Parts: sequence; structure tokens; C-alpha cells
Amino acid sequence: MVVGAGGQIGTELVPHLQKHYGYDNVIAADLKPEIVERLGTFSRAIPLNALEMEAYARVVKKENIDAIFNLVALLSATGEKNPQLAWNLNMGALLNSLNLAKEYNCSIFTPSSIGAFGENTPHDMTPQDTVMRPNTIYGVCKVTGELLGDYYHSRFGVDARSVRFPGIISNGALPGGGTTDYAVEVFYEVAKRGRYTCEVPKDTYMDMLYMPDALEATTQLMEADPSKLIHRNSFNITSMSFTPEQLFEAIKKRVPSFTWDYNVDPVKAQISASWPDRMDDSCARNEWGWNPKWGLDEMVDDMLAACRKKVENGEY
Ligand code: AKB
Repeated sequence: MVVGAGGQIGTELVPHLQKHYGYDNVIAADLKPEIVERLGTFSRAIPLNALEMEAYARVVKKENIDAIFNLVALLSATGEKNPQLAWNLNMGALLNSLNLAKEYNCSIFTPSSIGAFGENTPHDMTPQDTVMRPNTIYGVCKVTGELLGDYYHSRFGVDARSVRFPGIISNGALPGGGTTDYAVEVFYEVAKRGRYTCEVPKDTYMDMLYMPDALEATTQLMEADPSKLIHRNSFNITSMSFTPEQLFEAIKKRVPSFTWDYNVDPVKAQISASWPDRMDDSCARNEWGWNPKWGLDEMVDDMLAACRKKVENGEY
């Protein structure tokens, strides 16, 4: 069961899980009726507010759920606009998911993020186990979520696992409210207008991942032999790291007419500066075989083609 299935990750995780486990064995749950309607065109979709424990428990019981993918989250930039809401939503959904996993013996995957790190974390080759003092409410939720995942595992035996996702680049559903969103938006804007205004400073490095690798990481980790896992919540994973300027130069090589400028958002500038430049993901590689396939050049080619098609079809 994928909870918060209508977002950037869920929209593509649902079909990925269907491929692995069969259409009938995947349930996509989301809050908003229009999103449930969209999800219903390709999955068994149901309306669900993950904060309503009784309704959530009824579904888990009735559908005999054995794995929960909890994707409910307000992201980093939006979270700063309403920290109380971010905390209530992110932690409320996670605690309900963990408690249901405990009660109904489900495994549980909840993404953590590069947002779990902060200014005084080593930025270059950020180690798996290091200082974690984020300065966003999103990051505070992610660190708390990692600790809770490990606590529910050691205290109650819940099979909780997670990865620290970097910025995820994809062409299924748009992300919303994140600091790394620029690396997705730019491709749509190139296809539509040939120009882009970026809110993240030009020389800020951040880790990124292309969606096919993110999906593979999710199923690979959840199927990994538990006896091989030294860590659980949460693994550093990455496949590329670049600045906005480097990404835009890579696009310009393929689309010479592309132009861009910057209108830096101070909140995004502060958040992005506090996140790692490049993580060390060797624990994920050693403990469960993480081995990403997509680098910058292949990703840019694929994104340009996909977004061009979407714009041509009037989908953006
Ligand atoms: C965000 O920018 O908030 C997210 C993330 C890196 O967790 N994409």
C-alpha cells in the first residue's frame, strides 16, 4: 500500500510495484478526490487521510496489507512557510504508519532525505553516520523519522527501512515545495519557453537521482536480506551531484537556444547551502547492492525527450 501516492514519487512507485508484485497487490491511497481519480486510471486507488487512524487501520486490515510505503510529506521549502502544519502532517502520518506496521506485521518504507543533514555536517563525501542537526522543520521531521524507524525496529521488531533520497528528477508528476525542484522544472520550461529562472544559487552543489534509480532503490532495499543490513534508517544514496549552472550548461549543449537567469529565493539559498554537496553511499552499496544506472548525461537526454513530448501533447 502506497500512502500519499499522488505525489512525485508515488505516481511512479505505484506502477513500479505493480510490475514487481502484480496490479491487484498494490493499493494507492491519497487524500484528495481529484488525485484519487487520476490514480484510479492506472491502479486500485482509494481515498485516505493518513492522519485518521481508524480509517487507515480499516484499510490495512481489510486489504491484508503487508507492506506500507509512507510517502506523505510537506517538503523543505513549503515546510518553512508553515512549520506546525509540516510537523503535524509529516509526523502524524509516519506515527500512524509505524503503529499500524507494528499491529498488523507490515514492513514499512518511509523516505528520509538529504534534508536530514545540516550546516555542520561534512559537506563533501558526507558519511553515512555523521552530525545531523538540520535547520528546517522538514529536516527535523526526517531525523525524527529515522530515529523512530530504528526504535520501532529494535523495540517492537518492525521491519522499517529507508533511504536518504537526494533531489529526485522525474517526468511523471511534478514535485512541489522542495528545494531541489528546480532540477525538474527546468526541463519543462526548456520544452515550453526555452528559458528558465532559477531560485537556487548558481554554484550550489546538491546530490540528485533519476527516478528509475530511486524506484529500483526502494524495491531493492525492501527486498534485501535483513541479515546483511547493519543500518536500516536510513541509507545515503546518490548517483550524481551538480550545481544549477552545470545542469543548465549540460542542457545548453543539447539545446543551444536555451537561456537562463537567477532570482534567488533566500529560503532556498539557505536550505541548499546547508545540505551535502556529495554523499558517500558506500554503506548502501555494501549492505544491499545499491548500484545506480543513471548519470547526468543520460538523465538530461531522457528528460529533454520526455518533457518535450509532454509539452507537445499539451500535458504541461
Ligand atoms: C526537497 O527539496 O525538499 C526534497 C528533498 C531533497 O528531500 N526534494
